[in-house]
Amino acid sequence: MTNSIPEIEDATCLFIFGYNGADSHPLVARRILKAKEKGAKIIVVDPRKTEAARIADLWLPIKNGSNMAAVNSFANLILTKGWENKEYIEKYTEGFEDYRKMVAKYTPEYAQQITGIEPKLVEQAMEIYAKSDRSFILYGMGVTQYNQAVDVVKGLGSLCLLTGQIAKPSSGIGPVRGQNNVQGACDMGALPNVFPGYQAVTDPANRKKFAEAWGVESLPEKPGYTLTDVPHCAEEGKLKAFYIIGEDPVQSDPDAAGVRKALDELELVIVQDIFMNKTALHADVILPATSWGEHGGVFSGADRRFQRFRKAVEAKGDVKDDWVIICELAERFGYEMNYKNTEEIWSEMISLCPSFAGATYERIEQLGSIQWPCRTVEDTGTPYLFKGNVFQTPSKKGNFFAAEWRPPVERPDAEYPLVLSTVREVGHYSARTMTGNCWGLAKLADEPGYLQINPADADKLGIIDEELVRVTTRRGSVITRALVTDRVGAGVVYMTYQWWIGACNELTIHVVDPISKTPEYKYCAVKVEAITDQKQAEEELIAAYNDLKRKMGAVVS
Ligand SMILES: Nc1nc2c(c(=O)[nH]1)N[C@H]1C(S)=C(S)[C@@H](COP(=O)(O)OP(=O)(O)OC[C@H]3O[C@@H](n4cnc5c(=O)[nH]c(N)nc54)[C@H](O)[C@@H]3O)O[C@H]1N2
Ligand SMILES: Nc1nc2c(c(=O)[nH]1)N[C@H]1C(S)=C(S)[C@@H](COP(=O)(O)OP(=O)(O)OC[C@H]3O[C@@H](n4cnc5c(=O)[nH]c(N)nc54)[C@H](O)[C@@H]3O)O[C@H]1N2
Ligand SMILES: [Mo]
Repeated sequence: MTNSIPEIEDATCLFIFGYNGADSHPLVARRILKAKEKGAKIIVVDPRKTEAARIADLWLPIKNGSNMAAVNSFANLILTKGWENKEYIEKYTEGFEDYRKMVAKYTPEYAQQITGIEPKLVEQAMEIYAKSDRSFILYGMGVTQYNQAVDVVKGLGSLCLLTGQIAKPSSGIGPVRGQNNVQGACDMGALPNVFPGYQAVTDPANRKKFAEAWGVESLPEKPGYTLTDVPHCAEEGKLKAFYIIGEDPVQSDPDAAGVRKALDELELVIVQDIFMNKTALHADVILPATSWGEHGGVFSGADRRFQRFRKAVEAKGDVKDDWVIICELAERFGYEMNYKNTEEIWSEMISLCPSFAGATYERIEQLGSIQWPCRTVEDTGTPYLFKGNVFQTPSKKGNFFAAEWRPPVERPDAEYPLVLSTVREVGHYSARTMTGNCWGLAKLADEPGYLQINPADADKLGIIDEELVRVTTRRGSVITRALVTDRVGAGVVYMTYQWWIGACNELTIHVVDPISKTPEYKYCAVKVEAITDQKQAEEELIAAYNDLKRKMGAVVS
């Protein structure tokens, strides 16, 4: 994020694009409400009438999978109206002429055929966004879970440059990232192409620095594979072993059947987790780890914020902290990795990462939290990026970007006439090992989850609210329960990906963005059918759930 989460409250315009904070981050959603109370205008671009859309000044109900066309049309409208910030463009950016040419075709009228958004709404939204004192874009998985994702992120960033809505407090662009520490995973180099601190593995100077610190002769110069590369790499024999720490790909990766096949093709699968999960059912070795509350460390928040967290209770049973397991494995491989505690690991890490160098344990403790970049021990961190409009490009100028819209890959047809999109719900979390194992939360919502469907589609298919339905794609078929609601438009149905029996990733397609390699979880063709014998279906559901729980070693109730 260019800015901080608390800064949301002081924005004068919040432009919320493909992000549903009310379900995904209730604490961020509270700040959106605070901003509204203080007079901010709220604009929401989402195909569903989310809670943010309900309270918004403007809701732009976009057709699923048309983001790039919409973003181009926003730029087109701003330029036609002359609402761009000419001085900003002149002084601080480059690539404007090519950008102008690229978006020229995307008049709001032309784009409407793709996006379904009325030109009048585009005009009203962009007038607010461009002219407001402090406009802040918040985006989420409605952007990134498409085959055209990175392009749209850059397109949204370009709207900031076009209007000068960046590089100041409460104004910029924020991917409101998923987990408490997904930002931390990236910061620490748990990505295939960088060392900690976003230092490219392809740069010989970086390799030399890390090799020296770690006392090894050399480090690989080629970026590794991404998580979504694993299935085809396994099939092609490029991978033999898979060591999975804190991830449940059978539940959370697209096309679960393909993932299971890949796991079974591998010679060795190691799962290191705090609970049994579906992936662990395919493991040769399970390494049980301690959970939050049982260990301490540092989390990075979505807004680049390092925060310490602490051990609250002694772990029970035969479990170890993740870092201890890694050290012990390294020793058995013949490499001395004998850190005494997490502070030692952290101190080594920041000594190798210029943008984290001043964020010692002691200073994080003193200040409560520190947002990187934090380069020296005098530096108190960076709440918002690009102060003085200096960007991280060779020319120090912001680069404009636009691209032609690329449609989603699997379109509806006669056999699979609807679109399936997959999202989140407030009560359960991702692979659901954590919330599903919590008695209270399971009481509030349990298998098989819901299919959100518009009343018109439900009528046509003879589907009744709360009844079980069958959902089928070219990859699989599951049963779930109908939630008939006009918050979703006709032609598109939604499932949440938390459910083990109503598992939407049995249905999703393995298509990825070429750069980020993130799957197109938000779009595939699907068929939905009513089930006549509800009693039989309910019994099947209970039997399948009990069977799975038994396999995962849980108490069956
Ligand atoms: N309770 C709960 N909270 C969670 C999680 C959880 O599982 N449960 N998961 C966490 C994780 S890992 C993440 S990454 C975050 C994600 O949080 P969000 O980014 O909010 O994720 P989603 O709900 O998947 O998608 C956001 C919105 O994108 C919209 N959308 C779908 N298609 C399009 C489109 O074509 N264009 C536009 N503009 N919008 C579209 C959907 O309707 C949805 O409202 O949530 C985190 N928080
Ligand atoms: N269809 C569909 N699929 C999706 C998405 C979607 O929108 N639609 N969203 C995607 C997104 S954005 C994300 S981030 C992924 C998330 O998917 P995953 O990362 O697979 O799911 P999580 O539930 O976040 O956690 C994974 C595992 O980490 C374990 N764990 C928790 N704490 C610890 C710990 O301290 N140590 C260890 N070793 N393990 C721990 C949990 O028990 C769990 O088994 O799902 C993706 N999958
Ligand atoms: Mo995520």
